[in-house]
This record gives sequence, C-alpha cells and structure tokens, in this order.
Amino acid sequence: MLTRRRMLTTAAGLMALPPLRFAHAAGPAPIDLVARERSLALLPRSPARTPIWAYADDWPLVLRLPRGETFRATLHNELAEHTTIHWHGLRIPLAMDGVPYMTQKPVEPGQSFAYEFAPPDAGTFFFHPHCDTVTQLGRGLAGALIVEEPGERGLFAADLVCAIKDWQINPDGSFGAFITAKGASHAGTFGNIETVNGKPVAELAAPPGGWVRLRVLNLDSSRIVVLDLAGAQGHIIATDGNPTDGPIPVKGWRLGPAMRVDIAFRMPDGPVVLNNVFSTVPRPLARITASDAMAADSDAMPLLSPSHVPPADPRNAARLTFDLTAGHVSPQLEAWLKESGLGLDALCLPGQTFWSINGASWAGQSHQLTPPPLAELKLGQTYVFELFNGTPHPHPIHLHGHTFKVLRSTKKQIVPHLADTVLVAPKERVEICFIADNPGDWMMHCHIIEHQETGMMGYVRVA
Ligand SMILES: [Cu+2]
Repeated sequence: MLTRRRMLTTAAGLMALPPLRFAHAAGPAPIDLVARERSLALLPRSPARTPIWAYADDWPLVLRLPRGETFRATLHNELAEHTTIHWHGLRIPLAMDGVPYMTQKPVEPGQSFAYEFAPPDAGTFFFHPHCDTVTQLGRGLAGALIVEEPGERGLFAADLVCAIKDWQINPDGSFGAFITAKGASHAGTFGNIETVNGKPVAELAAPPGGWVRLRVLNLDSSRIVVLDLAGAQGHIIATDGNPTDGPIPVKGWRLGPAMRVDIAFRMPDGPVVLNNVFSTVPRPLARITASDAMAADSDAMPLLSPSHVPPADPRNAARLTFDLTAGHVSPQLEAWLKESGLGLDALCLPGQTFWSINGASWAGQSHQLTPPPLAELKLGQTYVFELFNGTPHPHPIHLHGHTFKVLRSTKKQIVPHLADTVLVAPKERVEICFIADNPGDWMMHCHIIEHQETGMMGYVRVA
C-alpha cells in the first residue's frame, strides 16, 4: 500500500495562523497513567521476566499529542512509594512540572494527581518521575511524549521511535543495584543489559523512497551514546525536540541521558543502521529495513515548522556562571535541614553527597521553607549561563521550564541549537542562552541520575 501524501507546511503559512487559544482548545481525550509493577522479558535467551515499573502495559509507552491543545493525564500511584511525573522539556506552568515538594505534593501510594497543560512546542519529549528517580526510572518508569504540529502528521513516510534504556538485571530477571557509591561518585552505574525499545536492537521498517523521521531518545540514567547512521545519509533536524536551523550531520553527535535528536533520511532499498560509535567497534542501536510499501517522496527533505521558542539575543543577556564540581552538602544546608526538622529526604537526596553546583550555593539562608535558589532571575530578562565542568566526568545538565540555545563551547565547534539538556565535558565551558519567561522555581540538575541524587541539583527562581 502506498503511504499517505505529505502536507507541505511552509514557514510563512504557519506564521499567518492566529495565536492558539490554549485555554479553550478541546484537546485529546483524557488518559490514565497507572504507575505499577509490570513484567517485561529483557534477558536474551532466557524465559526470566523482569518486574519493571511502568505507566502502561506497553514499554516503551509512546504518547502522541497535538501541540497547543489541552492534554489531561491522571497519574494513579499503585507503587509502594510516592511519585510524580515530570514532563521533560515542556515549557509548561510550574504547577504541572512534577517536582515533589517544590511544585506539588508527592503523590502517595493509592493517590492520584491530574496533570493538565497545553504543550507549547512540537517535538520529541519524554516524561519520568522526579524523586527516587534512580530506582523509579531505573525500573523503567518513563514514556516518550511526541508533540505534533497540527497539520504535520504524514510529513514523513515513516515516523519511528528509538528509546535507549539499559537495565541492571540479575540472571534470574530481578533487578540489581540502581545506585552504587562507585557509580554515583564516577560516571554512573551502567546497565548490564543494553536495550532500544526494550530489545537488544530496535527492529524497524520504512518504505523505500520515503523520508524517514527517526526520533532517538536517551532514557538511560547513565549512558552516553555517540551516533552514526550507516546505509543512508542522515541529518539531525531537531535537538531535544526543537527544529534545527538547518540539517546537522549525525556522525559523532553525543547523546547524553535525557537528550533527544530527530534524524531524517531517505529510505533506500537496503537496510539503514543507527550505530553507537562510543567505543571503537560500532554497536547497532536500531536497524531499519525496507517495508513492502513504496513511497514516492521528492528529493527535498521535508521541513519542520519553525520553533515557537522565543529567540533570545545574547547581546542583551545578563551572565551567570555555574561551576559543576565534586563536593558535599554545605554545612549551611545541613544546618537548615536540621533546623527545619527535615532530613535529606525532603530534597529527594540520599544520604551520600558527591557533587555540587557552585559549591556552597545551597548555603546562606536557614529559615525558609525551601532551600535558597542557585540564582534569582528577573522575569522577562535574557540570560547567558556559563556552565563549567570542573570534574573528570561529563554531565548532561537539564534546566526545567525553559528551552535554551546552546551557543558555544571552549572545547569544540558547536552548531548553535535549541535544547533543554546540554552535555558538558570535563574542563569544558558551555554557554547557553534563554529568556527567563516562565515564572517559578525551576530545577537545574545533572541527568546522570546518580549525580542528580548525590548533589548535582539546584534550582533557579524566575520572578
Ligand atoms: Cu553529572
């Protein structure tokens, strides 16, 4: 069967549309996300199943939503510990950001919480918990969230998802340790079973002659992959969901935990393989074979609609520096926690602390209900954050509630691109720029979850 025909959406055509009225859009039918234990066969050549935690029976769960229309999802917590859902990369109001204690009460076992928001940007996103993340995400509690630009469905002959996630599994199928002192204090604890879409290699199909959109999501807590596409010429057309100004070559693109890229390529007759070339021997992540269907797409690569993220001009920016270093909970923070009658639990941090942002940045005030922010930002002001990595390990740094432009690095040539998570290499300084246009207290943290949970986390206040 011939695939659907493409609807061409020009930039000019979209600009002419009236602004979307989010509050009145009907939106898709409400959904239920039931967080509970389910079982998945993950061990190759073994009947043993693994007691994963998931929001639905499918793993990975892939939700597709229209941009700008109200989305409603009720989280039902059927786990034995509290949880929330953070919608990673979505520029939505603080109350929907899903950070327990900071933006909402934890959703206790047996309780529910209704999330409702209109996603302002189209692209490839995901969602996951934000407390005891090392266990909850480690057990698989996450889903891919595809936000579609109205009218863009069918722009590509095939729209495919590759969700990378490794697992630490014992030979009987049970889980191994999610956090280790060695992993947390180094590059993270790596899974012993590597999967894409829950399989050793994702097996996908696309019609020859058609343009393919391959959405690659790194849902792993620790692993960095370096991408290369074999069998077709691949172009990165979106970074963390956001359309790029022009195509970027795939070869050598580093995808840290929580990062995403959309890759476009024209499907040939033969197979196309997405490889991880982190080590010397390429390891296949996904294999796309030609389907029986044919597509007669034109030579011109489909163009994504332009980003809705307001452009930030670094010339007008206030500058702030954030040093990522090894460190401990500051004595002031410990004193504050003691005075408040709280333990480290209240920050969702386990007892051990190896990392910090700006060293003593949690310090200072001791009588507030929340610890002090890393920085106070003026609503509407443009900022350049200089992120410096003073540790021997790379850190993918994620800022909530905003999408930033990665401007430059002291270590390598960067094609400026939009992102919500940026990988900062050892000794590297990276500059990111954005308009602080979303009021609230927004988390900023490393997405190597063991680093996040052992200190490399803070927040900025936008007011
Ligand atoms: Cu880190």
